[in-house]
Amino acid sequence: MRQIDARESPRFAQISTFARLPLTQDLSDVKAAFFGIPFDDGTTYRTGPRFGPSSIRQGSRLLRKYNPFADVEPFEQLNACDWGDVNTVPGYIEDTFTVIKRDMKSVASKTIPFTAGGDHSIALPILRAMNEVHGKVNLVHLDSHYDFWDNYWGKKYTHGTWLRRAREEGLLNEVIQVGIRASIYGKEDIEDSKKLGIIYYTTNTTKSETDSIIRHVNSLKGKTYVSLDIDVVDPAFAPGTGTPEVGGLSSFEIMDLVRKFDLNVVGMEVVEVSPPYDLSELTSMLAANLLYEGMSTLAKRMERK
Ligand SMILES: [Mn+2]
Repeated sequence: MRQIDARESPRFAQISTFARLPLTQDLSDVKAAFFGIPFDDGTTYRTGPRFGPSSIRQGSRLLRKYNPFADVEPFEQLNACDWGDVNTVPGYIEDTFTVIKRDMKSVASKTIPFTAGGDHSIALPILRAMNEVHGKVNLVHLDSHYDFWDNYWGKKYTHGTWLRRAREEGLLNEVIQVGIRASIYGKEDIEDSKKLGIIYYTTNTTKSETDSIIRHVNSLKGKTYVSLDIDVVDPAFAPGTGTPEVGGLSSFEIMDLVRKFDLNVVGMEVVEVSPPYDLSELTSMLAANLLYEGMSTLAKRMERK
C-alpha cells in the first residue's frame, strides 16, 4: 500500500499510522501488517509499554519507502498496512490474552504480523496463536533477560515468565536467545535454560562472534518467530524501557543483526518500549526502524523466491 509521501504532505502532518501507511483491517493481498498491542499489566518494574504502539507509530514518521541496505521497497512489495490495535482489557491479563490470541490468530492466518508491544507477556498469547495457525515454530529471542522464570509473586503470567509457559504448553521447536546479560537469581537459572532446551548467547558472545551467531540463527529449519525486547539494546541508545540493563548492544549493532536475518519468518515483535521513560523518541524510532528492517528482510526473501 502507498505511504503518505513527505514530499507531498509534511511528515509532521496527518494522523500517526505505522510508516504513514493506510490503517485497515482488510488484509486481502496484504503480506505484512503492523499490529499494535497496548498492554503493560505484565510488567514487574516500570510500566509504560501500553503507550508503545502509538509512540512507535510516531517514531516511524521518518521511514522512507526504499531501503538501500536491503535494496527493496518493503511496503510496496509486501502491500503493508497498519492493522490498528488490539482492544486489550487493562488490569485483566488473562482476558487480554484471550483477545490477543483471537485477533492474532485471525491476522496470522492471512498475513505476517509485525507487532509493536506492549510488555513481553503478550508473546505468550501470540505464540499460542502462531501454534494454532502454523504448528510448532522456532523462536529467535533477542533480550537482555532469560524470561523463563517460573513465577512472580506466585503469578504465572508476567513479562518474565512467558517463555517458560510457552515451553510448558509445547508451542515451540528450537529456541535461540541473543544478547543475554542481566544478573540472575542464581546459577539454577542457567541450569534451567538447559532443562528447557534453550540455547543462549550473551551480549559478550553476540559482540565477539556475531557472524557465527547469525549462521546459527539462519540455519533454523522451518517457520520461525522473532521476538525482540528493546532492552537487548543498551539503555544509552534505548532508554525508554521498563527493566533496563546496562552494557548492551548499540542501535547500530541490533540493526545490523536484524538486517542479516534470513528466516522463514511467520511474525516479528518489538516489545517493552516504554515511552514515559524515553528521551527525544530515541527508543520509539529504533523500534520503528527494527520493524522496518524486519519487513525489509522478508521482502528481500520473497523477492528471491
Ligand atoms: Mn528484557
